[in-house]
Parts: sequence; structure tokens; C-alpha cells
Amino acid sequence: MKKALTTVLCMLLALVVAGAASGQSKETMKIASNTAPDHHYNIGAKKFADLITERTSGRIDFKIYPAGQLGKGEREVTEGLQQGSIDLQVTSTGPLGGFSPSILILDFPYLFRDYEHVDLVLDGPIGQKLLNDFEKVNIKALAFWENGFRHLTNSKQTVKTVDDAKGFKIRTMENKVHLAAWKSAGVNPTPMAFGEVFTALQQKVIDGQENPIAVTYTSKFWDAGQKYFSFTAHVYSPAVLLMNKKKFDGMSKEDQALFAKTALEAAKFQRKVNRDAEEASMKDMAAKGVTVTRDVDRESFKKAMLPAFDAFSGDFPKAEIEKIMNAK
Ligand code: EAX
Repeated sequence: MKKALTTVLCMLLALVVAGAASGQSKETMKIASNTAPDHHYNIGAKKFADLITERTSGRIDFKIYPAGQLGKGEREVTEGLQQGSIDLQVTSTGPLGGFSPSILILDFPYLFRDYEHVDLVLDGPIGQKLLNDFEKVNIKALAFWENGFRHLTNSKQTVKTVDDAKGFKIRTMENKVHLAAWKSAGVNPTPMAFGEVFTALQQKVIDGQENPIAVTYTSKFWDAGQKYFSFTAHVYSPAVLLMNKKKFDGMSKEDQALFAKTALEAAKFQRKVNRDAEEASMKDMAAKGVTVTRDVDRESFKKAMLPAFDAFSGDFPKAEIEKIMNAK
């Protein structure tokens, strides 16, 4: 009996030593997001996690923390990632201007024509430069994932033109370009962490909010009184897979390459999940009593939001913005 026990202990010791020798002991990493578990951020995170775990034969696995479990707002979670208490995060780029100001160039209204235009720019040199800029603040931005085109919802009335929304109290992300755009459209914008939106809608602190279809759908905002949905598509909202830079730099070159490659694969998968699901989600929201306005006068919103460009022309010269707008 004693001999058998010694043998087992020796074997275990050998395994630990082997793992340590290869510098590749088993590790569990945390991935955080602020959206509902069935939202495509978390579906993408699971895909990324499964691929990495498979490709490292279980040496690296993940625990996914959706729905703001690790922080009420995306900015708060990014701070945790920067400090190292969180390893990875799927977040919209909306609140990231405070970390890497160059990313705000993507937040100008009506910058992108459609999803094809988005992929062209974000998967190209412009996108790569914006991702690289995060390294200055100890964040490794692995790839652009997707939030989606943002649309306005409200509790008061059908919104077809910008005038229909005048004076509405609207929640926006903590993003100075979005705030300027909505202000110049005659709306009363309030920046707020995502985790506070549902209650603020329910308590009528705000009249409305703006988000991509999947966020509005998986957050069930109709249960907070959001009975009107308008296809404003006023801005494209990128997402990004972030990693604590020290953690990334501490991995072997092979693992770094594996994470970078798998982040791109999962990006394509995650964007497709979002784009394929939008129509069905809209149908279901309409079936749940939401009044959907598709023929929105987007030109009225575009015209009203234009002053936002001038407000930031110092930071984002027209030429740089036009390079994105005119990319083909
Ligand atoms: O990233 O805060 C927002 O409205 C974002 O779209 C949401 O957190 C998903």
C-alpha cells in the first residue's frame, strides 16, 4: 500500500515538474463582457476559448464572465484588465477612447456604408494601426470583433425623422463623439455605464437608448418600456477582444501567435453570428409588440449630427475621416 502511494506521488510530482520544465503548466484565464450570456460577444468568447483549449491540448482553458459580473460598465472592466485582475475582455470600442484616443475616429456618425465596408477598413492597415495603439496603455488588442450598427429605441413615440426625437433623454455610451453627435441633433444625451441602462429605462430616468439589434434584443429592453425601434443605423459600433499586455507578453511566442490567429478566426465567426441573427431578432421583437420603423429618414439624422465632425476636427482631420468613409 505504502509502495503504491509513493509511486502515485512520484508520478504526480513528475507531471508537475514536466509541466513546469516546459514552462507550460495548466492555466485558466478569465474572459469578461457586459452583455447577456446569449449575446454574440459570449458566443464568440466561447468559440475562441474552445479553439485555444483544443489547440493547447487543455493546457490553457477559460472561465467566461458575461453580464458585467466583473464590472458594471465596460470601462470599469477594461481598467481591471489593465491592472491584471482580468485576462481578456470582449467590449465595444465606445468607452475605450479614454484609454486609446485614436479609436474614437470610428465613432463618427454614418462613417460606414455597410458591413462589407466595415470589414474592409477594420481588417486593413487603418484597423491594425488602431489596434496597435492600445499597446501604449498596456493593453493588447487582439482583433476587431463586432457590436453592430446602432439603432435608436424609445418609450414615447414612433421616430422617423430627427425632429421626432428632439428633446428626448437618451442614454449613450461614455463617448464624447456620440455625445456631441446627439447633442447637435437636438437630443438630450446622458452617458451611462451599460449595467445601469435597464433600470434607468424602467424608472423613466431616460426615454430611450441606442444599441445594435443584438444588444437591444438580448437585453429585452421592451420589458423596460422600449416600445419603439427605429432603424437609424446612425453609427457602426466595433467591438474588440482585449488582453492584459503583461499576460500576453509573458506567453511563449507560439502561444502569442496562437492567440493572435485564433482571435481573428473567432472574429469572423462572431461577426457572422451577429449578422445572421439580426432579422430573426427584429421579427421576434415585433412579435413582442415593439413598433419597428424601418423607413427612417437617415439623411435628417446625418445632417443634424454633422457638427460633431467639426467639434473634433483638431483630433481627427477631415482627410483621415474621408479615408475611412471613401474606402472601397
Ligand atoms: O458592448 O454600452 C453599450 O451600449 C454597448 O453597446 C454594450 O455594452 C455592448
